[in-house]
Amino acid sequence: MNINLLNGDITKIEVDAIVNAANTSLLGGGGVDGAIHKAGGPEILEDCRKIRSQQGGCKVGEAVITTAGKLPARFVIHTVGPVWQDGRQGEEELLYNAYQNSLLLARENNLTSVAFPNISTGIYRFPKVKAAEIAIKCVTLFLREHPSIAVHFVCYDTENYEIYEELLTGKKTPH
Ligand code: AR6
Repeated sequence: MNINLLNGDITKIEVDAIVNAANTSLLGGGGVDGAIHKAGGPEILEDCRKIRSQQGGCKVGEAVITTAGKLPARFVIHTVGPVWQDGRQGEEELLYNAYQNSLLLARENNLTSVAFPNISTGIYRFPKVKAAEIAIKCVTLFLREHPSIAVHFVCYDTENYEIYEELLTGKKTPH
């Protein structure tokens, strides 16, 4: 299976598309969203504004695609993960949808390499182990159907990296 684990900054990764953990406004923010807009320059925000004027932003669990501006990647797929509340507000399904809709958009655009950050596990406070299990499950099932796509999980913090390492190499099957 074409899954790779990396530790580092997603803005530096040369792939067809990097995924942004955006918010519903698509107008930027902190965390990885801030880093992507800062490194990629204003063209990304221009595209986001166009999408906003057409469809009014991006709903939680959905995804949109823009230029990557000055980044080494070709495109940015912006998805919106859920804010973790108490786990009873559909958070798990919404996070799954965010990964799946990003992959579907990559596929629709004939992209073959996609890098994901750990969506929702920063400012949105989604529990990291649960988020990693959902991400790995979604990607594993998707790649079974679409083996030509390579997925990179790019972990910025050591805690996430270690969680992914254990889940991916510890051969724990996603449930
Ligand atoms: N490369 C890769 N991962 C990163 C980077 C980077 N340069 N910077 C941070 N991370 P967060 P969320 C990791 O907070 O929880 C924004 O304001 C970080 O360590 O960026 O989905 C948006 O506009 C964490 O593991 O996103 C939204 O309002 C992961 O990225 C809100 O934050 C996600 O953390 C979204 O919150």
